[in-house]
Amino acid sequence: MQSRPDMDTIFALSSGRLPAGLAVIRLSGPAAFEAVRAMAGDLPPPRYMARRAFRTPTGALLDRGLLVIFPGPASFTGEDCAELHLHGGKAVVAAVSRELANIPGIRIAEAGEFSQRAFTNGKFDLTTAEALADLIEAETEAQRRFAVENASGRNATLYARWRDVLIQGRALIEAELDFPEEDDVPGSVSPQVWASVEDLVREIDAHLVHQRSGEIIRDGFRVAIVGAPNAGKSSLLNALARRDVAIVSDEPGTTRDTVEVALDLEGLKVILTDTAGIRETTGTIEREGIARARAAADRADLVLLVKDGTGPAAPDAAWPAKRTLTVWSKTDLLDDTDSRETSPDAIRISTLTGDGVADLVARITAEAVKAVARTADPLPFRERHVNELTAARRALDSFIHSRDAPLELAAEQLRMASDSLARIIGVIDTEDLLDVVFSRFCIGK
Ligand SMILES: Nc1nc2c(ncn2[C@@H]2O[C@H](COP(=O)(O)OP(=O)(O)OP(=O)(O)O)[C@@H](O)[C@H]2O)c(=O)[nH]1
Ligand SMILES: [Mg+2]
Repeated sequence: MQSRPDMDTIFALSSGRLPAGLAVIRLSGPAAFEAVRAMAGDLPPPRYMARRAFRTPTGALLDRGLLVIFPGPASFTGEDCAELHLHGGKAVVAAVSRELANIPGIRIAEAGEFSQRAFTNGKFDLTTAEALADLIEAETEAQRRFAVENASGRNATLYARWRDVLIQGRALIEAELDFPEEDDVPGSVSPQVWASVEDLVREIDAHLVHQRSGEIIRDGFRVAIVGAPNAGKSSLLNALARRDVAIVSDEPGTTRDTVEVALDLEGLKVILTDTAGIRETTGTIEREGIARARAAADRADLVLLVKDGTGPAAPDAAWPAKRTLTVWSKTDLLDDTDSRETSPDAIRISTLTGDGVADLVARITAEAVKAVARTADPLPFRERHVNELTAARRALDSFIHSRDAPLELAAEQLRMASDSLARIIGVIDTEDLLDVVFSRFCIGK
């Protein structure tokens, strides 16, 4: 993607799946205006929409629609941009695309290429680009709110401020190294630098504490449904999903593999995973299924341990480190005096009558809401950010413990930490990163 980015003019369908009411084809690059002039005649004034007939070079009519131009640098990409608002038919878009691709110097855009150009031209930092991708993919209200906040660049502002602290610290240390005798480098600067780094480490730690919250909002709160074979796990998944997702039968060992369903609970994405019943077995396939069940529970934010209220007590599979709710199943088969009481950590349900299901949904929702930090502060929202922050944190730790080491070594730790922060916002080392970040975008973005 990084070849010839500045020379080419690119275009793509930027609106959704066809057929649709409208289709928007976007162009960006030095030949964008020439191309639309060839197709549509006179250009309208910048940022004003005008009705135009779009034609082939021989004058055949392709479609009538609207044209708007955005001269660079005041455009999304920073280059000359144009948008053709067409009728959203497949053949219309195919015909206009064919004509555009025939113009020399114009080609179809690759995934994320418009955003990559915007980034390259300094329109926004890398975290904002990532947040824009999240905004496009957002399915739930919490995802949308999170992405739109992140797209304001608030994380970049925070990381840039932290980076400034480190750059200043380094400058002071280097001044001391270069001019140890000078009067205007006050005594030893070390205590001052060390104090500011210690403050910064506390801030980074507070930020990293919430890393799982960011992941939960973006990727979903994970709930694993586990228990003995035949306990009623798949029936529970179907009841919660309100459709027949998993096969249910009275044969123990029906579910062999994990089955996932995503729900939207009060705006939060919640991913339920049905798993194979856990028991001693010699079957290789079943053993693999059980290993996957355990892995799903290990990954989960909440474990629903399903126990057959009518059956013999099954040995407990336990995830001591996990938030676990016990779900007594098939309570329609029990009499009212049954001793399997509900408690804050246990609930009785029947998927046959629907008893207790709404209550369970409410409890899952409450757990998901609780897991998401109620903070207005920015949260890290990509594994990439967390990894760089952790690396920065490590370097700062070494710095703090290097009071007795030569100042050059201490300054080097500060440099490593500030480089990590710089990589998050995309100020340095972007070569390898760009393809990773932007190739996940859709075409036309
Ligand atoms: N009466 C009654 N039967 C139920 C209920 N839930 C499940 N069952 C029955 O219990 C049997 C097992 O249900 P499944 O949902 O397949 O159980 P499972 O835990 O997924 O079983 P495996 O996948 O084999 O581990 C089926 O015959 C279901 O119809 C319930 O609430 N009431
Ligand atoms: Mg099952």
